[in-house]
Amino acid sequence: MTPRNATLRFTVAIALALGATVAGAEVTVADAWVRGTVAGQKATGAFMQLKSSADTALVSAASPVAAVVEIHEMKMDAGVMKMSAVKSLAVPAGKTTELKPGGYHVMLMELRQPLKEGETVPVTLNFEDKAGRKQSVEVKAAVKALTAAPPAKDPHKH
Ligand SMILES: [Cu+2]
Repeated sequence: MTPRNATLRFTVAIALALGATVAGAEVTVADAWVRGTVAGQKATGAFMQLKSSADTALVSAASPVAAVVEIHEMKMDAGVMKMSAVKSLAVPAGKTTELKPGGYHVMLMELRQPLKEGETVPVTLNFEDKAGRKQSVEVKAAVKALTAAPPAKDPHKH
């Protein structure tokens, strides 16, 4: 590596570091909730409404109650509800992007504890726009009873 290359690399590293701290879209999260679990249940869904002042995307999420957290979409496929992980969920500017039962959701897997109604679960949502600007939002999702929405036929078995 020549010295010139080294300088270039250094410049790129600084640009990346700056990019990570520049405020991108302003994302707000409303009505965050998590479906409560029963004994032995290892996975559940988190639901919420996302709104952003500029185009961005939900790219990952994390929670202390779950070892694995993914962004999932649920849809009918030949009459069967199927869930699959998606790399990101677009959050267009000014529109409400809804995560709800039967649609997109944040999947909490390998749960470390049962989630009971009345508790709150911290969930960190990580957003990144097309320019690579990142933003993280932490929400406290309320745990609602398992019956908060009609349960699909064991939708969380992967
Ligand atoms: Cu799921």
